[in-house]
Amino acid sequence: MTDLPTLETYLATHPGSPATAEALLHIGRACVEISRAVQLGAVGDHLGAAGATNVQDEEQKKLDVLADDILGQVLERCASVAGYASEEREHVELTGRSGGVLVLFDPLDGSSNIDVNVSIGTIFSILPAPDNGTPTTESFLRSGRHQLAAGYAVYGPQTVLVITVSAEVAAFTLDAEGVWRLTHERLRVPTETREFAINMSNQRHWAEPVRQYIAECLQGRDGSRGKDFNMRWVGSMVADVHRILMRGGVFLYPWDAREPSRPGKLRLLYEGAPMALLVERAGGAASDGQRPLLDVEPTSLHQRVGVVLGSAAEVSRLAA
Ligand code: P6P
Repeated sequence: MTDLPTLETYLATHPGSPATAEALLHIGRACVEISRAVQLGAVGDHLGAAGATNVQDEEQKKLDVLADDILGQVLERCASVAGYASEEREHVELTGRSGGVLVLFDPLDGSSNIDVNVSIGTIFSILPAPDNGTPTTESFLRSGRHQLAAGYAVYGPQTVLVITVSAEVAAFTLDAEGVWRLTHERLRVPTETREFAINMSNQRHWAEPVRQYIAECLQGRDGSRGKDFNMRWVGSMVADVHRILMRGGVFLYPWDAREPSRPGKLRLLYEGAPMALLVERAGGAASDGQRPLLDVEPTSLHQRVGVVLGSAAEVSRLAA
């Protein structure tokens, strides 16, 4: 199977600015390096706490810090990258260059799964850098519709890179030589599904429409849905979204009453928006619960957002 196209040949033949392509190649290389550290785990002394907390006031794992360092170093060396933002860093980082692109990322999503060998991943979003002058933090505060590209790497039984730079969503599987091989040219999310993903332990805190929607799923064929549903919840957004891109489903991390002033748990700029672009481009839908997630206007770098995404019929049912 070594005759499969590579990420380089795919990017060379698909529309997207040269700066976007170069940034994606660098991100791809960083994800290979992160994947190697993830696979070594305890053998590489990569597990456990880093002994610090991040800007989200979350305990950092060693791999969170390592993945963030790898991406930072790689992007500093990419001529097309004018700046980047990370879930692990309070402020944006400017490379001193202008033009090109801005990269936003969650270096390692699903940290609670690192030490127990469950799939985790890297999520990234690419925005245009301002044409004139160096970027400011405001340059990063763009709604998801402005993204030039988006994607993730999922570190699971296979290491798979999923990206969208044009109308399609493509997947690349890492081969034994560390080369990204095109294995899925055009991922599509089925409109209908029988599978939902939500953390049921928060049920008593949900808004009424979410409670009603999940109750109907649980009533199965005896209720208004007329069909039985299955449930999955990995605890790593990348793994749940990947399953939805591969076979359909709906993923929900909605607002809940635990912290009423918080719109949701997930981050808009480097979790919600990139995943929403991928799912919409694959024929699915993504909402913050009320409106398309890609239309949500950011006001701060690490702001949170409610997320409902996946099979279009389910997302519109819940939004209604
Ligand atoms: P909970 C991981 O920490 C994450 O940000 C997403 O990857 C995941 O979907 C969600 O949080 C899991 O949250 O509350 O179920 O642990």
